[in-house]
Amino acid sequence: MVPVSFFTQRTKEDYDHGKALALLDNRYKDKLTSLPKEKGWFTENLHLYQDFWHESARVVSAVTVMASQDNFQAQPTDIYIATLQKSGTTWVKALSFAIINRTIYKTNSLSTHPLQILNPHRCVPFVEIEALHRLPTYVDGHSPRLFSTHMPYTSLPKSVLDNGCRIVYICRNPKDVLVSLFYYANRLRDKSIGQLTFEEAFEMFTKGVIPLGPYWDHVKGYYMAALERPKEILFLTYEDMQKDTVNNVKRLAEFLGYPFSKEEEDEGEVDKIVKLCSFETLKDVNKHGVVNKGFPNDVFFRKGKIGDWTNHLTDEMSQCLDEITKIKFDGLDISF
Ligand code: PAP
Repeated sequence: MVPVSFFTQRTKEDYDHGKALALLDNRYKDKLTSLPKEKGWFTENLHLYQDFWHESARVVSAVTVMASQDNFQAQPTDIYIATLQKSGTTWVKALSFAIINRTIYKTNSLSTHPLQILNPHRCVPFVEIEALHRLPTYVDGHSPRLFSTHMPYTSLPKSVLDNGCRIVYICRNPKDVLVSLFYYANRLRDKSIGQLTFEEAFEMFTKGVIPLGPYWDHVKGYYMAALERPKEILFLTYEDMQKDTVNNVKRLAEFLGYPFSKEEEDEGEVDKIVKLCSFETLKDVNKHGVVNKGFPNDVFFRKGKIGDWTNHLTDEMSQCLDEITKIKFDGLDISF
């Protein structure tokens, strides 16, 4: 069992990735400067790498993707939670962590469950951040190793695909992703580049210029892969998860290889996990503190609802996104 203290003990390096990032920036400087650039959402620029836009000088960025591709070694038992930002990452991380570790933490009272103390992002590390770590993280002594990633399917480290690792992908209505990303970016943007207006954000989103975008290509990459490799890739939507959380959590547990027994269901184990990972519970746990330097815990919990876009998009904006989505997702069975 991984003791809870393992999650809570912090080292300076663990908290501040600045030095490790600077080393990577230096290592990949030539590659980075040769890439096409656009205005960034969090930092000055986005860089087009392998057909997708990536931030610079951030933990999930062009250089950490490059470093992961060069160095990350997957194991066949690994499980990856893949998402485009703001699509349900934090929720699925919490759920997957709680499902996989439910026997380990079962005997403990809820207050000592890691998710009652820590942000899900501290419990499930990003592959991209592994590129910055020189110290062991909990996943090193744990099987299966549970990771998350924002990388597009086509950019995943080769060993993830070669090893047939399981991947859970969650996508969300692009209009809600846009709104969520807009607020998130304005909270975390470098002060030097000022705030984004919603109109600017909309414009960039429609052009596909968002971190890890274009949105449609990211989703389509995993959707097509899930069709080809259904045993290895589970494709979920935020909206389905919201509308029928219990059944989707059971589906997730089965896919992860940790199905709920009839006995567990009768004992309310599914409901307990749903509650532990609910927006309300997690928001409350994460009112204070930080995940890493510059990432307050509470920034991952805004409204947690379907359809907040109706409060932000004009009819014209909404129609524009509908049209792009119709064209890009033509022939795909994705509905929000
Ligand atoms: P990330 O990719 O940066 O980690 P991610 O977790 O994918 O972000 O998305 C955050 C969104 O999920 C927020 O949506 P909102 O801005 O529309 O409110 C956040 O509120 C929502 N969210 C976080 N945790 C949960 C949860 N447990 N249940 C439902 N929604 C959640």
